[in-house]
Amino acid sequence: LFVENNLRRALAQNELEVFYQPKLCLKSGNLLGMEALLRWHHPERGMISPDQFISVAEETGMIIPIGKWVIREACRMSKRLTAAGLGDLQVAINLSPKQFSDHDLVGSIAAILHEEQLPPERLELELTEGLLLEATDDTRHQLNRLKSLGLTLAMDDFGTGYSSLSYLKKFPIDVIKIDRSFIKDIPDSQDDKEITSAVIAMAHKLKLKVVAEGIETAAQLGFLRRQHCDVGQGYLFDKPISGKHLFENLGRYP
Ligand code: G
Ligand code: G
Ligand code: MN
Ligand code: NA
Repeated sequence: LFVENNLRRALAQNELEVFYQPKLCLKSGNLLGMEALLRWHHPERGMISPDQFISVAEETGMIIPIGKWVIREACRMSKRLTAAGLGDLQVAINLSPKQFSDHDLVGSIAAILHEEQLPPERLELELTEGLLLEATDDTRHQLNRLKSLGLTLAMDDFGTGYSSLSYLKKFPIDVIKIDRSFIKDIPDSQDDKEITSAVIAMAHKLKLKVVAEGIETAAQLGFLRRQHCDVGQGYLFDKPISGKHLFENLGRYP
């Protein structure tokens, strides 16, 4: 209850902030877009990471209003970047399974896109394996509607969960994000190199785009480029940073 009230206050009093982490085309090095990652500036405890409050937000239902706020913020940032001459960058947001229990989820996403005048193609949704594994007909219906609207659907943290591959056929997924646990020991781990190159080849056969997360070294980048991984994200390029900081760093990307 203590944290729930705090989260309510955090949203009302602007203690939440969306950070952004760039995503780059591994072939050209171009900036393609960014992932929105929530931060909480607690007045006494300082910066709190989402790992410490997303689960409470899910249990209390606060994830629903907070999630809508994140989507709106991310859409605004994407538009500001276009206005600054950066082209049609795509912004990705994380959705937890709990947000799909909101029967108004699809309607509210459509409404935000309309109000913010952002084309649906500019918004990507990062989904968890848990969502797809426990999906009801209702969830499947919501995902199909989001896909029909023109949004991109990405499978986040690929390979860490139950790794049932059947959901790649059952749901309209466009993108796989290879979890950073497979990237971190490249190039030393032969196993991780084999797994990563096999996942990339499989994804491409299924006409899915592949994002590698957690790229920290030039050796990892080199390996992923040789495997024709499409998109990269990680500390090598940038950490998740504030919107202001993102604007300052834009000169670093072609
Ligand atoms: O930002 P960080 O790198 O610490 O993120 C930690 C975790 O919190 C990640 O699993 C990420 O997907 C999740 N997360 C970050 N922002 C959001 C958000 O806005 N909504 C949801 N549902 N999860 C988020
Ligand atoms: O679960 P999800 O993929 O949404 O979470 C992204 C998380 O990964 C965030 O907590 C983000 O801060 C973290 N992250 C992003 N890039 C890197 C990286 O290069 N190395 C490490 N260790 N973490 C990263
Ligand atoms: Mn993510
Ligand atoms: Na991830």
